[in-house]
Amino acid sequence: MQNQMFEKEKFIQEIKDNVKNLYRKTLEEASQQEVYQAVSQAVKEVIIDQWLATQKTMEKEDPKMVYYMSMEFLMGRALGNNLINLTAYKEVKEALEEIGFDLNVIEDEEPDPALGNGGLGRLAACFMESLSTLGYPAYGCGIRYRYGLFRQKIENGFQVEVPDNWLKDGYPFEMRRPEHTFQVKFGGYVRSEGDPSGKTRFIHEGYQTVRAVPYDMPVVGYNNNMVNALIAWDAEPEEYFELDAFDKGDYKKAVEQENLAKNLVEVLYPNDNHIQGKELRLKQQYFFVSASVQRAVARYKKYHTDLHKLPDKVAIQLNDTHPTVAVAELMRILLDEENMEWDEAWTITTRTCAYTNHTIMSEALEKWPIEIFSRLLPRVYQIIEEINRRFILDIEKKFPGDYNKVKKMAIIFDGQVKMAHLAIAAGCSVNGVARLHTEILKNQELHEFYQMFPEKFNNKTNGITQRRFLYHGNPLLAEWVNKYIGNDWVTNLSHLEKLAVYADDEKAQQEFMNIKYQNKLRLAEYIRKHNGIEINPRSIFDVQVKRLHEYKRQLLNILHVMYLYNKIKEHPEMEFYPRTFIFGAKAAAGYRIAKLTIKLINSVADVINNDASIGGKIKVVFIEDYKVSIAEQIFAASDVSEQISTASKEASGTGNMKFMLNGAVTLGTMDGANVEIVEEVGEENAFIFGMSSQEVIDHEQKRDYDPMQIFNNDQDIRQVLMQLINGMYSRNDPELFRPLYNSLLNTQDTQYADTYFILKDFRSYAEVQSRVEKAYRDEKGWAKMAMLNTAHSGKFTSDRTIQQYVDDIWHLDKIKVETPK
Ligand code: NBX
Repeated sequence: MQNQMFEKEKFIQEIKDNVKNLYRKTLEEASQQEVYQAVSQAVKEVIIDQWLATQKTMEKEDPKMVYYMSMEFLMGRALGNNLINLTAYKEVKEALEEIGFDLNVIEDEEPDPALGNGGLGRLAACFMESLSTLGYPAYGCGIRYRYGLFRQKIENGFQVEVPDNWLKDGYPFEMRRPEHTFQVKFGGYVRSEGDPSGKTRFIHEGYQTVRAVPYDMPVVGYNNNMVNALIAWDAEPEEYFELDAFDKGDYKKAVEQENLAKNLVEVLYPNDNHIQGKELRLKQQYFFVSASVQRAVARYKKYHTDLHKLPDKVAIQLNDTHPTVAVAELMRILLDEENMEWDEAWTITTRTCAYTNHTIMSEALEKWPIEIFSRLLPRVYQIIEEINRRFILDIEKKFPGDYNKVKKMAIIFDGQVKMAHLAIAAGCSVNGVARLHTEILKNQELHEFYQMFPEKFNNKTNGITQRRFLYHGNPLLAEWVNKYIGNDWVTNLSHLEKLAVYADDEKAQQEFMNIKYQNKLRLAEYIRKHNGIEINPRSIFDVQVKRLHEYKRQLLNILHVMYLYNKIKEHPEMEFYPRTFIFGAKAAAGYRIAKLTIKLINSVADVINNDASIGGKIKVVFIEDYKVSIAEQIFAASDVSEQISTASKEASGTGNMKFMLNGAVTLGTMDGANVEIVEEVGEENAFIFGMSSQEVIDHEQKRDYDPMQIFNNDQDIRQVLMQLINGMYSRNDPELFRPLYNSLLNTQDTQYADTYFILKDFRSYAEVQSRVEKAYRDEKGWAKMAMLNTAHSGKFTSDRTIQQYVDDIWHLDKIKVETPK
């Protein structure tokens, strides 16, 4: 072991000591879970030294820092990635081998902290990792949900949600920090009174309180001693004896506060790109935002006296509108607690806050009924009213006489508080997450705001961290890359470009495809173990893994599988390259059509996988409980990356980038970041199909699309659709899939039929799929294409994205942390 931090003998001894102290056991008696805990504690000790060193450096240098506020952080497992970033993975693996343990097996003992739904939460995790790796001081601010995203079980083909009790064995990579506790107030009423200077003061009374207690999780940078913190807020009830004198002896109130605290952080809402408008959700938002803003201000005041200069030291980034109440909370603190005038407070707030938009789906736009908002947060609501009043004056100044603009842009309108409008009015920056998405924001969804504040709008194309999605997830490919071009790519992904010169080299091609094959074996073994399905590792692995949503069009994919199956049955002699269609997706618990799509995929799998007459040409696999840890293995094993959203609907996508990095070829629409992926890799190295976003938007505006016409004129499509309702895939209940059929053809359930243009894009999809097959038969051609995808993926590192946020929005100071002694 050359690594100074992990001297082998000492490290082994520490594991033994930890097992003894934690469990009163010897190593031989310890379970794998107990060994995981012991190893993690030992790793945490090293991290804490660096964490302390980071703190010291920050105190000394007083850099500007960002508070990245997000309802979701989908961190994934920590142990493996911490070891990689401490550059100790290999050493620790060897040390464990010496005492008879396999690091991979130990890693599997860690639950995935699933404190997020999908793309938005995983992006926050990648950003935190890049911030640490680049040496930028940052706090992630979020909620320590007792239950993360549900675990998915598939029973009889249906999704069943099981609670995710991720804390049950204790989570070793967190630290309770009660010294940073803050009070958060809900409900009550506001009273105003004039103070001696003649100023009106607003006094909040009759509220309930909870205590926000932070748990810090370390975010380790790659090989630079830097450790930032993710602050995950837990809620605890106010101690009975700490109740206001006024409330002493109020037993009912004490019980209410206890329940409030318990419910607040109980569970993550399992919707992706969809808002339910539940009161508890607004409570969650204000809870973690208030605590985080209070902490930011308190930290600033520890080192500085003049709050007017807050924006020189603090940036607050709002990860979508979910934490937008932060702007009103900051105003409240500056006005009520710091006694500032409105204009001073407003200048500080608008210079500090910035907003990222992640979707144009209308059902994801956050609006809160005034009734709920004003009852729950009376003082904050008052402040938003005043922001709104002033903003409307500005709108009228900008667009004189145009009342329509006020209607469209007001923050409070029609009995609702519109969080996106608040975020845009009160922030210095509005960004989309891919070039196309930002253009759509500017030209369509937020056009009026763009007219009013063109200088605020900017694009930040998403990225992913290569430390997790190549180095950790695909160690064979990482080694191979090192062999050819060295390991600079770990912190500078554009170096992958140097692989391009090997794209025609037959030896390199063979090695590359052999690694892909090894990874396919690894995944096939996982699928055999978890699904009981044998798949052919020589087949094309054609993969769609992401949240289940109609706009992502998993339905298009499975309808196409049904179509292929029909073709093979009709023409058994036809040439067909064996294909394994792999799906993984969770559906929001209340999303009926999404859940039924999961059932359809499983039913189609059942029929096709058990039809011996097709000789295993097609296999369909639904991977249960898709999550970050299995995702890493899936990307590594994929040949084809399905990115088939209705153009204009997927803001960016980030899975698309993870596939590309691992040498899978994109089969997709010109949507989100696919556009930029194609730009980087070249059209000849991707498979693009379907309508453009402009065509989709035009049809939506003209309302001239009629799927029935396609149904009537295309026999193959009609055949597939009829199979949804003739019992072919639901023998005992032929009506089971009727709602899917209806969603494509009838206007009964939805306002329009086939809202996502599945039938419209079907032929073009089938055509490009057959080109994929042809291309795969050309072994060298495919190897070249796959390798070029890896080679040209450099742009999509989150290191690049974060650098752009720093340059254009946050203006942070980099720090350098010396190695702790
Ligand atoms: O954010 C996703 C977009 O759909 C992706 O295109 C994009 O790549 C990703 C990162 O920018 N949005 C997303 O994941 N949204 C949510 O998860 C979400 C969760 C809760 C909610 C609304 C949206 N209430």
